[in-house]
Amino acid sequence: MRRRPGLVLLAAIAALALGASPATAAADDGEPALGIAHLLPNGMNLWEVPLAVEDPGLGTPQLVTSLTTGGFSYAYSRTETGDFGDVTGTDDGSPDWLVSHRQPNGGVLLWVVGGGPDTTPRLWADLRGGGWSWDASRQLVGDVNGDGLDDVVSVHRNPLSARDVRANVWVHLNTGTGFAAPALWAQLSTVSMVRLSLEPFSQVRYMLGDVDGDGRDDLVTTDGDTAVGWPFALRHFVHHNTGAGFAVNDSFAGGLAREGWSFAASRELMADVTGDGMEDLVTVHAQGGGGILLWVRPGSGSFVADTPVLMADLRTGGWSYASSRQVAADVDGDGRDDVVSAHDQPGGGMLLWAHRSHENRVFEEPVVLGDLRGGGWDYWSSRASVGHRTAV
Ligand SMILES: [Ca+2]
Ligand SMILES: [Ca+2]
Ligand SMILES: [Ca+2]
Ligand SMILES: [Ca+2]
Repeated sequence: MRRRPGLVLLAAIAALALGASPATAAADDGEPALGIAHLLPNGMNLWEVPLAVEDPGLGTPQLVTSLTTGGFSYAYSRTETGDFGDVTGTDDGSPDWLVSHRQPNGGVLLWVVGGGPDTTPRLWADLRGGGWSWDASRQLVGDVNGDGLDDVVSVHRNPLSARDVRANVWVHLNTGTGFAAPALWAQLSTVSMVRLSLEPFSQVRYMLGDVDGDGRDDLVTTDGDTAVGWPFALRHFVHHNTGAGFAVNDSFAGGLAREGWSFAASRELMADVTGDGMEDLVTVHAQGGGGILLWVRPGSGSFVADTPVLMADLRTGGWSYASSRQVAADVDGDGRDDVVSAHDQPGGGMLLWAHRSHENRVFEEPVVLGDLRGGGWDYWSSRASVGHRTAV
């Protein structure tokens, strides 16, 4: 990890509560499924595609529900799968959904769709007042208090001035029957070389992942600054979960522009590909010919490794950075997360590929897990995340 050279540390690092909480089992031990939200003219369909190679239903989409009444809109909602518990009283442990839905006044409603026979959305948080803005926020799903139930984290843009734009990080804890009133866990200011702070979302990306393996998700931010003379094209900060906040951190892992790293030409996901209980940072890196390199910075307990490991070279074989997206799922149940790619196909629809992580820190040759060509599937009118089947 690197210390930020030449910059004054703006905030003291909050006391880390590492070790204060016993390690808890990861909430995502169950069989993974890809949750796909697909555009409809009058709403959206929610689909579930089993990803476990031992599941007889592997790769076969199952319709969870059609959200065609109640004003649900694909364009004005964000969807994530997760485990929110026994949402309906008849939950069968299959993955649940969060639907973050923009309201006419610009605010947000957080709806949860439970697993099992009752797929009627439940309203778990009403954020139509209090200054909440759907456009100015993003919702992340993860377990931040280690109780095994997923919570929601909202990152909300907070402009103090034209040059100083903070990101307020709010936690909506899962009470089992709803989301508790949001609690402010951090106010982040991502220092830029050319202005006071970088712009959330367009210049800073946010992810949840348990980097230190204590069972509570930490917040990982990625940014890219482009000032003349500033060498780092990509920086990753880990903000440790203290139990009541995400600690400010002045150390980062990063990539140099002269080594080809680029904020705009890469995306990240958190996955424990090494299987040690600490989530690693996977970078999907666009290459000149349109293909992809997959890099991994292993989680090290307190941070992610400064030097990435090249785990897959997908510069040939028809791989396209622009026409694919990647998620993490342990498809073979060996305790190491694998990467799953959804890839647009020329005739319409998409293929689902698994990049299985090997103990030697390489991804094996990709294999097809699911064929979603035909049947009205459209890569560009859908989005996906991974949920897990859990015991109820
Ligand atoms: Ca929780
Ligand atoms: Ca943690
Ligand atoms: Ca790991
Ligand atoms: Ca695996």
